[in-house]
Amino acid sequence: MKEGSGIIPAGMKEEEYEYIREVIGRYHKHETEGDQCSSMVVQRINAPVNVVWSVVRRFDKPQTYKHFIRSCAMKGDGQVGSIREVSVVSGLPASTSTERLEILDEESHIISFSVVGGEHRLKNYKSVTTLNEVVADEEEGRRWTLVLESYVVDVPEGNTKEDTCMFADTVVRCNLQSLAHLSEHLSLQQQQD
Ligand code: A8S
Repeated sequence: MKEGSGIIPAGMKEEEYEYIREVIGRYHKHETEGDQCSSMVVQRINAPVNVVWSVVRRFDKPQTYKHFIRSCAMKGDGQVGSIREVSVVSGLPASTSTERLEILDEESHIISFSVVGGEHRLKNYKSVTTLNEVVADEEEGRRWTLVLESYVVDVPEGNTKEDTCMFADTVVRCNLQSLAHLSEHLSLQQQQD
């Protein structure tokens, strides 16, 4: 695949691209049942992976970058199996969501949660987010992060797969754009400190 075509942005080396393809194949391919849909959102962030990870890893504080979330109450110690109760801002076809932490891999920068309850229409939503560092060019050592977030979710009664993915993609894309802004701000701050 020529560089820059498809979802992988230009400026990646062949071996980085191969690595991303391996990550997609390993973490972002979801088996879907007949009444489910699945999708993946890609976001480039001009900040080192450790800065982005410091935000994404906080299962207890999703509202730092997920602005559809009004509040989050955490039960459990923050490790895999922990449950959070999320309340959602008004105006959405949802009010609360109960979510379980499925994966928190501090070395590979992977986090995954599943929706196990709540008042909303995205039943059995499960997402996997992987952070992948790309070194732009050796001498400058400029590092940026490619975030891949995929999910699988039940298609609600009366909805189509396309509409369901359109809605969930929009939420995820907003979340990742907000994550990019926050991470780039934090990265600039750290450079000044
Ligand atoms: C995330 C991703 C999603 C969250 C969705 C898709 C949700 O929190 C909102 C509206 C809903 O209708 C479903 O990473 C639910 O949070 C904003 C309550 C789960």
